[in-house]
Amino acid sequence: MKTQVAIVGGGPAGSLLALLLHQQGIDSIVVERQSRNYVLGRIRAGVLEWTSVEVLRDAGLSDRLDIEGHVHNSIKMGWRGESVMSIDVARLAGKPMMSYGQTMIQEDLYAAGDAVDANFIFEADEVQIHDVRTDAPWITFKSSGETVRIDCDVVAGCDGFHGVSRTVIPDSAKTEYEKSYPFGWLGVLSETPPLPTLLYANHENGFALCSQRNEMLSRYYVQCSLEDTVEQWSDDRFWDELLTRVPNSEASQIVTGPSIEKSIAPLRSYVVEPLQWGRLFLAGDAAHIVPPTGAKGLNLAIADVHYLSLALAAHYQGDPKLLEAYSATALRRVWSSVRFSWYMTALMHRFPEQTEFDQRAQEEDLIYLAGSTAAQTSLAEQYVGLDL
Ligand code: FAS
Ligand code: PHB
Repeated sequence: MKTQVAIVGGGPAGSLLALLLHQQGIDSIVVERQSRNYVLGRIRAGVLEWTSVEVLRDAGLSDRLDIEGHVHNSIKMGWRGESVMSIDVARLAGKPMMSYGQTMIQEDLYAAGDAVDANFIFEADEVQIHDVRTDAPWITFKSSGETVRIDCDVVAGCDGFHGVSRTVIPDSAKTEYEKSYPFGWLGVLSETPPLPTLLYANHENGFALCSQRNEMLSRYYVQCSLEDTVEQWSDDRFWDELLTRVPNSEASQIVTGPSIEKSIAPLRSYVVEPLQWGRLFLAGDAAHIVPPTGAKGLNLAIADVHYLSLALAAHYQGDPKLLEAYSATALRRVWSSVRFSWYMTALMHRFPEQTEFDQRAQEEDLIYLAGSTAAQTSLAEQYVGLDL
């Protein structure tokens, strides 16, 4: 097979890139390891920065989002199970954000791909990437036992943190920055009405987060041990812990109910530099990972792909400059979001070796935030995201 851009990975980054390239008249093939339904079955991100909404709108991919997405002008932050502040991010940072689940985005992207007959190949095994240091790279994969080769001009590595594309860059040519956190997030979906506002809670028992997918689908998280299993967290234990960690005034509004999905995710900060190696360009989780505390992972993937699609369009129009600068351009926003996600994680979580002094210092940080417009503005402009 032959195409202009071979895209490895059919998650949000890979499928959005294919659609943005199509709109620029650039041909691509997406090669995804899992089945289409497996990808659609993942429960992940829930909050879109306004720049992400605008990228999807500009690409004509926001029909359902504009109906079912929930615009938020503020977030709440609580501490000690009793105090809570509301931060008016829209007023302080000049733009809101939106609750709209990644699962729905993925459905919208695949539907848009179907509408333009995009070439998405699922259940592609053993993807290998070749000759990226030449102007004629190619990839191979196995499908129904057959080995398939795709010749291309460029390979986009959109295959997530555990993908193959990042391994193509030799260790001698890349720098990896990594921080693992000594806890995880237990996430629960319940068919109950959510709190109207996203709520991040610091508590001596650990962090908690109240979010939503729609007016009858709530998404909640509690910090848990990395040794925990979902089997150790009955619904009763989860709700008891969530209602303990959340400020009383908010906890009294939470409607509990049976969980319909329960999973534990580890937290990690990771960035690889550079994001390009010859004709290979990394985007999304293949290039970086953030703890979800800052709601940045999916938004970074969208920003990377926005930059890469513009750079590839310029390249095919004869201007190589944007593509040569892709890594530096994308990394500017990546590092800003990586730092903010680390800051929010350090502020809101209970670390195993944490002392009472550390707990009190975190609470004092939140008390200062509650009383300072300057501090709230700083947090707000980072939470809603930098302009593209
Ligand atoms: P993805 O990992 O989504 O997609 C990569 C795709 O590549 C996958 O479909 C995979 O099957 C495929 N692939 C992998 N290896 C391959 C290979 N060798 N060949 C072919 N295909 C291959 N972000 C938030 O903002 N908020 C959250 O609450 C949040 N929660 C998360 C929970 C979990 C459990 C995880 C893992 C991530 C979470 N994230 C969250 C981050 C998440 O939303 C990512 O940022 C987002 O999925 C990034 O999209 P992609 O870069 O496309 O990577
Ligand atoms: C979610 O709705 O899944 C969500 C919201 C905000 C976060 C992380 C996850 O910071």
